[in-house]
Amino acid sequence: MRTQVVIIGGGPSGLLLSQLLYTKGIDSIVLERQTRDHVLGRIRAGVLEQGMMALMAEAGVDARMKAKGIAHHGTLISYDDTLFRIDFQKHTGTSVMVYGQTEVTQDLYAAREAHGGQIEFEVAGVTIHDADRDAPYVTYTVGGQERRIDCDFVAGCDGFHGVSRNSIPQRSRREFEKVYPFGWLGVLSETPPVNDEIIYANSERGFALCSMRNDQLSRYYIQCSMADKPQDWSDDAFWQELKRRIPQDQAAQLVTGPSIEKSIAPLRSFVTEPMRWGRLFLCGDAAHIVPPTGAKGLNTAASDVHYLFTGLCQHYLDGTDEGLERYSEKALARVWKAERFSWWFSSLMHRYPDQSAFDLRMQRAELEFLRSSDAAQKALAENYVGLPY
Ligand code: RFL
Ligand code: PHB
Repeated sequence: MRTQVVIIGGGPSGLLLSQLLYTKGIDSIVLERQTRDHVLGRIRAGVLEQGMMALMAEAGVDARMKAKGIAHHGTLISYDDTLFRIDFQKHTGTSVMVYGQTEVTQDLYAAREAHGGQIEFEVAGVTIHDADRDAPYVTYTVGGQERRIDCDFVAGCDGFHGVSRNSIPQRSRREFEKVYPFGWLGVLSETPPVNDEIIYANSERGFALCSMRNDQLSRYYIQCSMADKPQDWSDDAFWQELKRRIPQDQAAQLVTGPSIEKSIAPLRSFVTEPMRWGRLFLCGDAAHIVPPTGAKGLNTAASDVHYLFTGLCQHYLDGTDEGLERYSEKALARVWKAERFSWWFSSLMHRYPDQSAFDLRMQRAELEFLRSSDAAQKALAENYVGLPY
């Protein structure tokens, strides 16, 4: 088999890239390790920046997002019983959209399938060959059969645990990592959200987040120990703990119900440099991870897709390789800013096991500064709605 671009990973990065390339007549084949149902069943991100929305529109998959997504013009931050609002509209003139990654992925799959896109599910043993030469190829097995695809380029969109990053020799890359000493326990429930806007809560019992998918579907998270297991937390224990971590007036109006999903996610900051090795380009979680405070993961994956798509269009349609040559530099410049914001916002909102009394006073002072300073609020708003591409 032969195609122009082999895309490893059928998550949002891989699918979005494949669909965008299709709109320009550039062929790709997507290789996905999991089943279609598994990929479409994952509950992850919830907040889209303007840049991601624009890419969905460019890919021609924004109809449902426009109809069902909810524009958020601000967000709420609390510490103990103090609640204040950051007004995105006032500070940046723009907003974000609450629309689940699960929906984004569904829209992308629907579009790829409607246009005859080639996606191979349940592939195993994906191996990238000769990415540092002129004629790369990818081998894998599916249904017990060995396959080979020759291509011009390989896009490594296979997430943090994929094979693409590790296909780059260790001497040619450098990794930067911070692992946080806690996780997020997330619950999805068919209940109306506690507030119209997302609440990020710092409390002495740890961080909590009140988010939503629509007016009948809520998504809540609490900071937990990485030693915890989701089954250790009954629904009742979860709701009790959440109520203790958000302002009393919010807790009083919280509608609880059975969880329809419960999982624990680790928190990590990670970047690999460079994001390109010869004809292999890393995109999204394959190259970098942010802690979810600030909702930057999917959105940063989207900015990578934008730079790579632009570079591939220039290569195939304009005959210039400048965009591909500068892909890693451009993507990383934006990645590091998202890393900084996510690290800063995580540090501000969580309790750390080794925090001293002084550290806690610093956190409190910074929250009070954020509550009272227009300049600090503007800086948060600018990062939250997404820095320009
Ligand atoms: P994905 O989604 O991990 O997709 C990678 C795909 O590659 C497949 N794969 C392979 N396929 C073939 N061969 C192999 N060897 C393979 N190895 C892996 C996998 O099966 C998978 O289908 O990476 P991608 O596409 O880069 O997308 C990244 C986003 O999924 C991620 O950044 C976000 O979900 C992060 N995130 C959030 N991001 C936001 O922008 N806003 C949010 O509100 C937000 N909330 C979150 C989040 C992530 C969370 N978790 C679970 C870590 C909330 C949580 C709790
Ligand atoms: C979510 O709705 O899942 C969500 C929202 C905001 C975040 C992280 C996750 O910062």
